[in-house]
Amino acid sequence: MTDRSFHWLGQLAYMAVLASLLLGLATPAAAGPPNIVLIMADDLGYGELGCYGATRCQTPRLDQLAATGLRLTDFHSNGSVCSPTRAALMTGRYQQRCGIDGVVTAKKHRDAGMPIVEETLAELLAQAGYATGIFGKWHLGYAPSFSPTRQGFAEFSGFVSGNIDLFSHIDQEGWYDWWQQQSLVAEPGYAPHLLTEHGIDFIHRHKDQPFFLYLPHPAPHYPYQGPGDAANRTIRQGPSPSGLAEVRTVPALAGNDAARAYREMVEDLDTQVGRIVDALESCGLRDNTLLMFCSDNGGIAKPGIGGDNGPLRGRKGQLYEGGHRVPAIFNWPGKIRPGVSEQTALTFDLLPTFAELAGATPTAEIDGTSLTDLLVDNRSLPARPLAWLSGHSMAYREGPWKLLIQKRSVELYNLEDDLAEAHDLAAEQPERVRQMQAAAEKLRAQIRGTTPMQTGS
Ligand SMILES: [Ca+2]
Repeated sequence: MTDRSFHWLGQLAYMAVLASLLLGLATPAAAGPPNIVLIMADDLGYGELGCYGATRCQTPRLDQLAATGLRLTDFHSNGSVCSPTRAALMTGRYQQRCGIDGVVTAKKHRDAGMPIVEETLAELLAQAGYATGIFGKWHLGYAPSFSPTRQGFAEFSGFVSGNIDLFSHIDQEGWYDWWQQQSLVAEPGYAPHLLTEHGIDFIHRHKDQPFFLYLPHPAPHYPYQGPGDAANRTIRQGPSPSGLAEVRTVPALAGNDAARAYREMVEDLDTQVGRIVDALESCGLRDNTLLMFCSDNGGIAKPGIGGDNGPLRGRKGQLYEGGHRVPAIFNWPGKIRPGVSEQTALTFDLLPTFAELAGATPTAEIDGTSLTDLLVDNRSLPARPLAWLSGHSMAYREGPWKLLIQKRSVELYNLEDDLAEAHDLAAEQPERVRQMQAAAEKLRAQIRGTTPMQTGS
């Protein structure tokens, strides 16, 4: 090596060090853990968004998030109804482990909820230094003793039942259901808009620290009420807060009016998502925020109303794909490359994913798997058996193969060839059925009955 080439290499090394130092200095804000915004729709089906092939509703903001983020085509809610999915989201575990196998109903479960001892996603992120807020539907217990503010959320505005009148904020049993922290409050307005405004306020107040903003929207679950409609429920029992003003009530919408309201609810949801994106942008937080959008279960598939599940069989409440395969979009500019993934993921994967990004470590044994390698490096997830339990029924997945065990039948589908679950292969492949059923029952026995749902207040 000549003196001259040695000198040249030395210069290059010096410049490389200088460049890396300058780059490091140029990106101080991006060095911290990301903000996490999770927006979950209620009963939004697989076929409701433009980016999933829908044409009935216009969803430009969500379509834009999908076009600039990662859209999953094989993402599933853990439950085929509301409360079970929300329990799996909060715990990172199969919801049956904490006793939430079905809906925590406004009629029969007013003194029950997800056990307070559960280690939740919000608790983990709070411990990692995140500001935590939930603005929307909780549905994991009615009494203040089951409030999200007792499960790691520092801030809560919204409702605890499965659905409310979007104008009068009353649940389907006639109880007033609009809270701030652990108190009933009067806050007039169209619920989806109020929740967005709370979310935007939260973003502004916490823009200088990492935050977890959870926005579980009431749309497009019934009652079907667009932004320009009116209330149809009045208080029939329970307490009401001081300062509650009378609201205009009309009969519940039906037929074409309900279909029109349903469409407006989906399109308004899209608008509300856009307002949150705009707030992040105006605060300069977009590049250091992971935004995730999904649904808590499949659509209702109600002819003439809505709840379209696209090419899928079945609907909310069932273990055919239409009950639990849902839209899912991850968006994080500069970190997640735009694309579409066919990897299989579930709601309970969000806890380990968000915890890893926040630098938090769950102490409880969880069932979910972190999706960070998939999101950031587009790497495949490890092969794993997956289960959906509901009462006596069970769906069990091994790769493309799905076994559906119900009270009087066992069905086998290959979802890669037959997404619509139109061709039951159980009679043709008895050996595969036998092997999968044995594995499924073994997994079901492991999941069942770890902790019962907590009762009392
Ligand atoms: Ca739901």
